Amino acid sequence: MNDITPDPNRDLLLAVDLQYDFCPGGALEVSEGDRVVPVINRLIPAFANVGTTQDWHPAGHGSFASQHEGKAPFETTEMPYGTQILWPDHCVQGSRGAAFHEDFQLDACQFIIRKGFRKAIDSYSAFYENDGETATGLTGYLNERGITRLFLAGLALDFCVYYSALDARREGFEVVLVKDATAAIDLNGSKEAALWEMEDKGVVVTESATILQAVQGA
Ligand code: VGL
Ligand code: ZN
Repeated sequence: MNDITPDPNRDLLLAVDLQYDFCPGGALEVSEGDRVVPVINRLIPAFANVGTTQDWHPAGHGSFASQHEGKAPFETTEMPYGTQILWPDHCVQGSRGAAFHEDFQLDACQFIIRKGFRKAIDSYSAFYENDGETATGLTGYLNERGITRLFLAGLALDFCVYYSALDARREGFEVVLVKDATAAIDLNGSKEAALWEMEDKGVVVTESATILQAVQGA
């Protein structure tokens, strides 16, 4: 069995934030964000273990520029936990923008981790909120299921995927980034910086076709 072949006993595909607000026309649109949906759908049957995350903010969330007088989206502010990029209002709980893309095979997901639901703390990572210490519970969940390697896909490559990848490494998981199953916001070169940093931290970068070929050849 090839290294990259998903192992039903220990590998899990985590599809990050496949929500309308990160797709073209959405409040925080990622260019070609919807392109990744069919790529991820093709990968899903190769995995015995599949989960997803959902950015899930209350109205008036502290990461929204609209809550900070004189601030515009993509500027920064100082939060008690450090510097925070301010975003357009997005993924408000229950809104259409917070809903999963209708083509995404959500029914195949065994769990949904919601994040960013505390008004005063943003959360990019699927493991920890932006204060670096408030846990989502994902580490314990994966450990109890015997998962040791995560295949990461979804939106956005340079924010939620990136922070999830680094936290996963810190928590002792192996991480495979499925690059063509991601798309980036790319603020001031954040896409290339994220890719560089992930590889530096031991994230294996691959393409969906490589995984599908490995499965067929296995
Ligand atoms: C995300 C910025 C704010 C993401 C979520 O899913 O990458 N980025 N909230
Ligand atoms: Zn958000």
